[in-house]
Amino acid sequence: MILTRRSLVVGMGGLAVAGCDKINGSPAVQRVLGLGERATYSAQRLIADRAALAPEFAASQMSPIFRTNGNTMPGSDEFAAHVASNFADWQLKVDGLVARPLSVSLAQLRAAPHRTQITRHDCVEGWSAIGQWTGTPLRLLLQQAGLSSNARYIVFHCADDFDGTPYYESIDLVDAMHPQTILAWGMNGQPLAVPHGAPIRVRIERQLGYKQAKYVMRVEAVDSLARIGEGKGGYWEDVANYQWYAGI
Ligand SMILES: Nc1nc2c(c(=O)[nH]1)N[C@H]1C(S)=C(S)[C@@H](COP(=O)(O)O)O[C@H]1N2
Ligand SMILES: [Mo]
Repeated sequence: MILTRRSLVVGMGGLAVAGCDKINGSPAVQRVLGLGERATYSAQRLIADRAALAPEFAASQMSPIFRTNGNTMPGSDEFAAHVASNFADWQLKVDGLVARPLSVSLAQLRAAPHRTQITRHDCVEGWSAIGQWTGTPLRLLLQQAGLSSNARYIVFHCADDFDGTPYYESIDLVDAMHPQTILAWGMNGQPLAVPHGAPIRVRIERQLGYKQAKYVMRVEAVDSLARIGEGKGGYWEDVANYQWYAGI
């Protein structure tokens, strides 16, 4: 599958996103959210429109240093080979509940329509940084792949792990289709560096730092999170009970 600017543009606007209320109230979402989270999630819905944009900042407000956190280099030989060849043979997979699974090279992603945004990253460990991100809207890739009507969540499978447990994250379709949700290959005007998640990391600007998966190798559309990892929707959700919905 060749991902061209034209084919992405042609696909734009063709996909209707189910209303937030419908997703929020669906049994699948209610099951994923713990009892405590359920109240927070509903309250959030009352005060915030989830289609609203996260604040964007001026270049003058960018942090002089954007620190790294978590893994800064996946440990596999395969990843080391990708770094050595500058990700020339790397391919992002988009699969699962889609009509047309995609395999997309970094060059194809860079040639596709993209968006640049300066946003604030908030880590639950108590630090924030404002940085500039450039990448392909996830929405465009999902439209090109033809999301199935039974898809409910998008899972990001990463190249790194903690003691053999792979890092992964997931979001619902409201966040997946959000205009600021991008697969970023650029940061602060440079190609995304390995410590920050090269070749691509996701930016979901209305959510906390641990949702911003680095080293994304595969984007999978699923109808349930139950069979992924320990079933709570993400690495930190599984091992440390972090909330799956980390909207801020
Ligand atoms: N694959 C992967 N993604 C990840 C992590 C990680 O360890 N592995 N850490 C998360 C956390 S807790 C934060 S705060 C951010 C840190 O991103 P940065 O290293 O670019 O600052 O990445 C998130 N995404
Ligand atoms: Mo974090």
